[in-house]
Amino acid sequence: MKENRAFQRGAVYQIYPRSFCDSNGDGIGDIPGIISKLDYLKDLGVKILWLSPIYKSPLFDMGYDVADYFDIHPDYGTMEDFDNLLKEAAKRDLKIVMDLVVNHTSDENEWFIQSKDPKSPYHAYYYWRKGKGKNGELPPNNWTSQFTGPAWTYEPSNGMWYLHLFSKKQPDLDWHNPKVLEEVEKVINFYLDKGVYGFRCDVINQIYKDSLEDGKGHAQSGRGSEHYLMTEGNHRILRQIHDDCFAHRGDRVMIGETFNVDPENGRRFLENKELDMFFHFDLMNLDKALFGILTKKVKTTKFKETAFKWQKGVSWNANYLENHDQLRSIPRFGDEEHYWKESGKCLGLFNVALKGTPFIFEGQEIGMVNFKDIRDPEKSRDCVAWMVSDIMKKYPIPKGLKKKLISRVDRDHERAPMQWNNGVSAGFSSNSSTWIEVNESKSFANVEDELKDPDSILNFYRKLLRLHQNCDPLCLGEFEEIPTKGNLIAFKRIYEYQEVVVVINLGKKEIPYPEFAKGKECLINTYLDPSKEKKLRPYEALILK
Ligand code: TEU
Ligand code: CA
Repeated sequence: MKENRAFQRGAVYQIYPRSFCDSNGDGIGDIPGIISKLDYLKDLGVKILWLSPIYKSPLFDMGYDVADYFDIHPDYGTMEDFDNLLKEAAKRDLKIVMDLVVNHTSDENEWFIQSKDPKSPYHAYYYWRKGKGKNGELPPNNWTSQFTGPAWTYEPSNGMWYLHLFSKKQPDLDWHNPKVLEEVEKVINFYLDKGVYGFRCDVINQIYKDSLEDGKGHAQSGRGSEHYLMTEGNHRILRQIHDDCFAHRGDRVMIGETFNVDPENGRRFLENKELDMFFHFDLMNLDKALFGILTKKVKTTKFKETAFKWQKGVSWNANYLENHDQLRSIPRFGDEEHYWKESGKCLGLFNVALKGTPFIFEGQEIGMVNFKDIRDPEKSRDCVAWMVSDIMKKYPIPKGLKKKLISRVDRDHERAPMQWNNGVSAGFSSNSSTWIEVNESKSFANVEDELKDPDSILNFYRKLLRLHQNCDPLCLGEFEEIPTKGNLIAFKRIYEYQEVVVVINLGKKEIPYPEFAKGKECLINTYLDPSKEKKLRPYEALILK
């Protein structure tokens, strides 16, 4: 892949602004806090910072419910702070990517408030419909929200129902209305003109609904999706946005978050220049059972097969193992108890060595893990935990088990404050009380201590990211599988006449050192002491030339 785009050489670091760094002691992360850590991020070696939403919002879904796209939530600062962030980031050659949430808005967005009036021009911005049944007392169709329960809510003030694929505080925009595209393009241009590098587009392959016919799927979650996933209209809109907002600008990026996509249909996003890359959920779904409330062990062969399907299937991937919706990766795919450090580095190497742009979620680079204790849904800050807890009230499940199950879907785990040191509130805030409590793992997983330890996960990431951006085969090369068995993962990255070989033992048992890896120069190893080429140690991973 030639071209010359910043995302081809640079890793993306996802900042969850509420949990990254608190500058004023209110226990909530903010923009000046982010600015104070820009040098840390530059030294880490990432090039692009993606900020989860910082717009004005009632924060029901922590900002994925936007009340005003042109304003910053006061918890995070002001528009001036944001402009300052852009300036300070640019000084350090760091680019900023915003989160674009336009499948839905908040129900507290002025557009939605106005839209309740059938005579308002905003009425047609949303899906307002009469109910079924004699008196319109039933929802217009049988769709269910992806956050549990019906996808429609009745509004007494106008006697109509509105559609929401997520919570009832997140009404869906009606993309059949050309005014919606116009409004969203204004938002996009507003931030691009400010100098933002691009957008991560929230649930972007379901914005255009083909019809409002009843759906066939399971009632539990997302019934009706056959009418809105990957529609022609969706492709058309993304292409239009490209032509209107991006075609005349230089290097920019559009990253899609896409549900239920496969390489065959997803490829079209790239070929048609609708998106530059997109997130699939296939690796994230591997250990989930029963809508994510149960977990199962993932076999390395399955893990490898899934990742490789995408490596071969599309020209450019958005590679990630963590984000603000997913439990931390070490406990899921590594071994937190016995090989925390080794498996943290091993997963890092895997993610960065794949073809595509590597994404690192804040805290991943220091090996942050989930809370040990079972979380109380009453104390959770996450609407998913509340909604699942509500649903469970209907089932006769023992209380303790119920709590345990809800705790697994509670996104507070991965949203806990960033651990800068082992002091008060992990150095995240001067306040001992923070919006989500600090994780006890700050004692061993924190920036200050890891910077001092040459063998730490953090110092490994620093080496890894430097290697990545300076090594053409690693950032630009084609992918080629090397067939292996069991816990061994291996592949090549080939660029013109150069190639590197990636060798990974994703398990705790030693593996005989593979023949194809012998006699090569080692560019990086997850262990400090060099390999004797006899065996691969637990979770040992290397890049060879
Ligand atoms: O996520 C979509 C998505 O996949 C999640 O809703 C997922 O199903 C959920 O986290 C349960 O694990 C995006 C955002 O990343 C997420 O934070 C928002 O809540 C959601 O959209 C709605 O905007
Ligand atoms: Ca603050």
